[in-house]
Amino acid sequence: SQILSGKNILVMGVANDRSIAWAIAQSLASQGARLAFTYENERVEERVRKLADTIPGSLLLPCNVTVDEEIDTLAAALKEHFGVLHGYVHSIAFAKTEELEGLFADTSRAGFALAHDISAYSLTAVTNKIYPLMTEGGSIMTMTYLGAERAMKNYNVMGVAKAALEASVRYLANDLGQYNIRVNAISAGPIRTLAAKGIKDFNSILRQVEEKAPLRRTTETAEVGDTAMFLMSHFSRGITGEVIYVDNGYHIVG
Ligand code: 0WD
Repeated sequence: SQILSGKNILVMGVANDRSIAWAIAQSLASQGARLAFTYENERVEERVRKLADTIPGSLLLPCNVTVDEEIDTLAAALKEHFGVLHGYVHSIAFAKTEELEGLFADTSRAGFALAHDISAYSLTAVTNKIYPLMTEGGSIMTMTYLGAERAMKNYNVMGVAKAALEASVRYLANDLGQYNIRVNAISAGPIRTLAAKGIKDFNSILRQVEEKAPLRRTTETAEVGDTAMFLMSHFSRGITGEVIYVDNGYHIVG
């Protein structure tokens, strides 16, 4: 039997087939979950639709997380199609490339605000509109990185946004625990995706992980997907407000 059968789960952040959210979707679908995907705008709609179409029974809805009305519309569509929602996967981040090199001290006000709006506040903005649909309890998860805790080269404003995201996980977990809704984060090791393209010297970061991580290899998206499956399932029912590392152990030595 499948551990997520009968569960309706929202997955935000599929950009292409290398996206972490896409590997998460594969793991969730393999365990019988019914999925709703979102796309940011028309520019990426067809690419996401092609992927979503490979998972029978899945929904595809628009939502740019910087626009409140689009989040309202998304919540209404989920209520109409699913009725009850059981899970939410948030796998979204953005910063301008010029803020992802050089000094953090050079971060502009606009760049700081944009990175925090899309990468941190969006979790709270969406959660606020969808938790009322989690009438049977639920599991919410987001994606974070070690740069939230350490000052890492070039990660800059994104590290500060991830720190805000991780703190948001704890506050949301405390708020929503009374409804049996859990909120957690996965801190993944570096993975070559579209988002990673924005980060300077990404190759040398990957090399360092291969040398130093206890498991001597870099993180694969499927490893993150399977941990997400656990977080969406009954098996993680005692875990909330937590950051789980899926990094082949790098953070204990790096
Ligand atoms: O090494 C890595 N790749 C790691 C990524 C290590 C640890 C954590 N993460 C995090 C990222 O910070 C992000 O939160 O995982 C999450 C997913 O990132 P990803 O899978 O590496 O990157 P990608 O495939 O680019 O997905 C991020 C997507 C966007 O893609 P693009 O490249 O088109 O910006 O976030 C979505 C979009 O699909 N996104 C938005 N969605 C709705 N509204 C918005 C928005 N305004 N902005 C970005």
